[in-house]
Amino acid sequence: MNRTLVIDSISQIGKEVLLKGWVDIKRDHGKLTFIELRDRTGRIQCVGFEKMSELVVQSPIEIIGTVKLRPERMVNPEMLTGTVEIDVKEYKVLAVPAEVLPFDLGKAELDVELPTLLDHRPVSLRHPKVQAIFKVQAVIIDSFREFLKQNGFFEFQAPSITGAIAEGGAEVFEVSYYDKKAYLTQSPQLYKQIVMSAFERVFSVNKVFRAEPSVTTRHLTEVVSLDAEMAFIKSWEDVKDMADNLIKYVFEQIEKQCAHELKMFDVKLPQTIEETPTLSLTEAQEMIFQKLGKGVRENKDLNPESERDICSIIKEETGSDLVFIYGYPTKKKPFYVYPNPKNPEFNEGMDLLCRGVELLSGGRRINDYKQLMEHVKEWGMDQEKIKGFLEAFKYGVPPEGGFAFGAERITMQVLGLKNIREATMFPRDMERIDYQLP
Ligand code: AMO
Repeated sequence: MNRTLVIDSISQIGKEVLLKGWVDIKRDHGKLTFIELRDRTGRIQCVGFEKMSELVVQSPIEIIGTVKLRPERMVNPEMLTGTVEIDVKEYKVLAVPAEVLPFDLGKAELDVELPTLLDHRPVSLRHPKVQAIFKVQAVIIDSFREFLKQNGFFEFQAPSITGAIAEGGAEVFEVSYYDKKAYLTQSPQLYKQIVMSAFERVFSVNKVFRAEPSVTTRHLTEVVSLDAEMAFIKSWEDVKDMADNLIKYVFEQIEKQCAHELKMFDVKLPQTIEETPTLSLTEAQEMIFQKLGKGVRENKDLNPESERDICSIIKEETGSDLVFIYGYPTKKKPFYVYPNPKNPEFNEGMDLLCRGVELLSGGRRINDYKQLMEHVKEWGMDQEKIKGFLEAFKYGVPPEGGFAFGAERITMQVLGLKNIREATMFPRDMERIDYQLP
C-alpha cells in the first residue's frame, strides 16, 4: 500500500489509507484512544482502540485506517483536515522516544520562554506554529527569486569570505585565513555590483554576517540577505519601484499560499497602497516634529523610535504599512552610495520601513569611475582590497542601483513576531550560537 499524505486524506473518504507521521497529541478516552498524527502536510485526528494508549507522544508511526467524515458537530474548523478522521485498523511504531519532552508540544500555543524554545530547537521545530513561521519564510524567499527572474534578473552566488569590508564600520567578524586576515561578508554589495557590471540585472540569496555590538529584538549576527542590483536605471526611483513591486508580489504570494499560517498567527498582511508613500529623511523628520513635537530634525538618521513614529503617522494618513525614506547624509552612508547631484550633502540611498522596522536598504550607486575613486579616497577605503570592484568600474558601468531585504525582518513583520530570533531557525547573536553561550 502506498503512503497517503495527511492533507490528501480529505479526498479519500471511505477508503483505507496508509499514513506515516508523528504522534503529536494523545488523548485516552477509556476504550478509545485519540491521537493527532502530524506529517509534513498537517495534522489529522485518528481514533483507535485502547492499546494505542501505549503510544509515546512524538513517536514516529505508521497507521492503516479508514478515512471517515466527522459528524457535523465534531468538525474542527481550526484544522485543515477538521472534516475527517481516521478509524485506525492497525499501527506500527517506527521508533520510541528515549526521553520525556522538555516541554509540551500538544497545545496550539507553545507555552515556553524564547530562550528555552531556542535551546531546544530540534523539539520546538516540531510545533505547527513554529513550522508555520518557516513555511512563510520559504514563500518569501521563493517569491523574491520568482519576481526577479520574471524581471530578467540572473542569480549568482556571492562569496562568504572576503578581504574587504564593504559597508564600513567595525561590525565584521574576522577570520584567520591561513596566515592572513579575512572577514565574513557583511553584504554581497561589492560582488553584486561587479556581477551587475557584466550581467546587467542580478540577484543573490546569501548569508551575511554582522558583528552587532548589542543584543536587540531586530538584529542577528547571521542574516539571510536578499540582494538585487540593476543597470541602466533612469534614476534611484527605478530601483525604488522595483523594490516596491517586489515586496508587494511577496505579500501577494504569502496571501495566496499561506492563508492557514496567517490565520494561526491571527494577523493581516501589511496594508499596501498603489503608490507607496515616499519621503525624504528631512521631510520625515519634519513630519515627526510637526505631528508629535519630537525634536529629531537634527538627527543624521531615523532612530528606532523615529522609525516607529513615521510609520504610525503614515499609516494614519494613508493607510499604508510601507513607507520609503530616501536622501540620507552622504557622509553617514557607505562610499558607493550616489550623492544627489543637486545637493551632494544628501544621497540617493533609501530604506523601506514596514510597521516600524526597516526591511530594506538600497538606492542608486556611483557608476562613474572618477567619482567613485574620489569617494574611495575620502572614505579611506583600502584600494588594494577592493581592486576587483574598482576594476569593474574602470571599464564602463551604466547608471545603476540595487537593494537588499533581510528575509528574517520580512518574516517578523508579516507575522507580527516580537523578536527576530523567532524568525530564524538557528539564530546567532552576541549571546548565542545554537545554545546560550556560557
Ligand atoms: P543594510 O546594512 O541596511 O544594507 O542591510 C540590508 C537589510 O538587511 C537586513 N539586516 C539585518 N537583519 C537582521 N539583523 C541584522 N543585523 C541586519 N543587518 C541588516 C535589514 C536591512 O534593511 N549593501 C546594503 C544593501 C544595498 O544597498 O543594496 C546593505 O547591506 O532588513
